[in-house]
Amino acid sequence: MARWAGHRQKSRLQKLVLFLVSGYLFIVWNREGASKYMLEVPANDGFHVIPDYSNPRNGPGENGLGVVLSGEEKKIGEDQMKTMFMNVVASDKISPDRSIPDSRSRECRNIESSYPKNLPTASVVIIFTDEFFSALTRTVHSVVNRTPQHLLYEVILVDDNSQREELGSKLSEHLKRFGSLVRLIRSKERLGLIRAKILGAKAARGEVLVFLDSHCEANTGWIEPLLARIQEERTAVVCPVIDAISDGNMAYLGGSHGGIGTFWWSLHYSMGSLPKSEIERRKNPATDYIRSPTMAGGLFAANREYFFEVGGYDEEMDIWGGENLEISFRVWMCGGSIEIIPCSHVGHIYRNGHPYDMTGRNNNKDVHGTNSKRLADVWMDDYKRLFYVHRMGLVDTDVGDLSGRKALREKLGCKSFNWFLKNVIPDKFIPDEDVLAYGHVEGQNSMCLDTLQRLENKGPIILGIYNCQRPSSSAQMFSISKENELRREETCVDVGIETKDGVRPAKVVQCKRNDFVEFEHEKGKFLKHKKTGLCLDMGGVSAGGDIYFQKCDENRPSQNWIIDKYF
Ligand code: LR7
Ligand code: MN
Repeated sequence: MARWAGHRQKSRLQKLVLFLVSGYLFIVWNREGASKYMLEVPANDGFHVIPDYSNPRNGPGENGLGVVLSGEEKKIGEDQMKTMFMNVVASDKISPDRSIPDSRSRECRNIESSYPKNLPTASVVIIFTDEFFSALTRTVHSVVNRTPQHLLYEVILVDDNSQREELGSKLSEHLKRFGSLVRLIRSKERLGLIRAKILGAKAARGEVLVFLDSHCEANTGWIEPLLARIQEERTAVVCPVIDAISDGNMAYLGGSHGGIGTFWWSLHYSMGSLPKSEIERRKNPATDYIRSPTMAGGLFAANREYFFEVGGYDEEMDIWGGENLEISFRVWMCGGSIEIIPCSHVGHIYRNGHPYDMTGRNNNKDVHGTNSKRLADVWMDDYKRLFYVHRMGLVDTDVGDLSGRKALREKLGCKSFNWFLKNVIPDKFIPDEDVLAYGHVEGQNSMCLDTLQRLENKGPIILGIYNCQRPSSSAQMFSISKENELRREETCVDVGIETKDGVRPAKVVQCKRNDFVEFEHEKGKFLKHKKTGLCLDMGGVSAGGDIYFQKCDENRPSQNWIIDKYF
């Protein structure tokens, strides 16, 4: 007994040594590659005071209002939009603690006190590279200010080798106000966002990982519904509703829920509407979680252990892009789910460009492409063919060793991509399955129907013809669906309004559900728009020219079309 007591009674020197040793061990244990990274341990316990938002606040940008600039500042701000992709002058005027409107629905506010009292704790991981100081600090403040203390285990900032000066000692100094609650890890080499997130996640000790971009503002009550859903379903990977923050004047604009995340076959993220099955399943449309095929990528929460069990991220992915669809497909295929939680809102500054260098390892200027190829080759089975239609140039590109990720898929016993398509995103159009025909639509003289690189998903475009590009060129691939549409991934061919020359162009518009624009077609013969009875005719049009519909005439070879494959 006495001996024990004696043991416990340590001298000051002993205490100091123990403190230093345990501190050193803590740092080493907490991160791998201690030499590559530097952990800044806050020097004090912090002095940040959470503002009382029930008092009126009147500074610029308060209540989520936009900042009004004038004179020289206005000009500088506008110029910054072109070079920095956001109005930094406006952002800098706003308090890091600014107030924003509660963008939740009334139904969500009504249930805010009904979440379990014993929710798991969260580590919020925010990675950044050359982020603007005011946007970054506002993100951190919003998290600290709007997360109940007992739920916020820590905030982990990962500086992905930023070069901008204000992110150096000025940032370290600023963060001292949070004491040990906010930890800053600085990477001495550029990791790219995928490896930076992994680094942050590995340092985290809370039960739940929450990732945010470095230009966000967490809204009132944002974290409870995320944590509650993960507590209820350990394998749910959950996303808040993302509200828009204006890149121009920093106004906090409300968001809407009601959508899902989807994808393009080119492996870009996109948004879609709820499938019928979800509308039927959800009893409380304002508050129930939404099962979403994919996530945007930046803002989500997952049980920390589950996040690693299900494969974290593919650490061979570089800089930016692809990891969001990879984690989405993987989580679903390996037994988890991706969900949107309508009662959790976080703002995000959408920008038209990236204020940092996007070049990857080995001078790679197409990191999204190479990352996407990794994901296609590991997770999409035969369906990767539809990615390669868009990215023929990548077919033979070496994107590194995939065996680790393939072994992961094997080990977890994940389902097929076909299962994912059928069960998670049944509305996704598969251009070469369950269709009547697919491929190039070839007319005379090796000319093919072509979008002429016009952006069909930004509004209606007119089709043209161009020399057929084989084996495939995404601009020339069309399907005839079972509903007899002449269509592409999301868009359908229709007959446009008559021009002054009395001809009607081939217009491409968003396909309408249950209101199909039908065609009749016979192999090697006409492509006839049923409603008008007109036929697609390339007569008199040369490569790169617009194409028109004409009165059907069997004797005109310019009305004869053949599609690569008939089913
Ligand atoms: O090399 C890098 N290192 C980094 O630390 C590149 C980026 N980053 C940081 C960057 O500072 C930022 O905090 O990574 C974060 C994301 O980069 P952004 O904000 O430039 O990207 P984004 O908002 O255009 O990107 C969306 O898609 C990305 C694909 O890789 C990531 O998944 C982002 O997290 C994701 N953002 C969102 O989902 C927020 C909602 C936007 C939408 C839709
Ligand atoms: Mn972002």
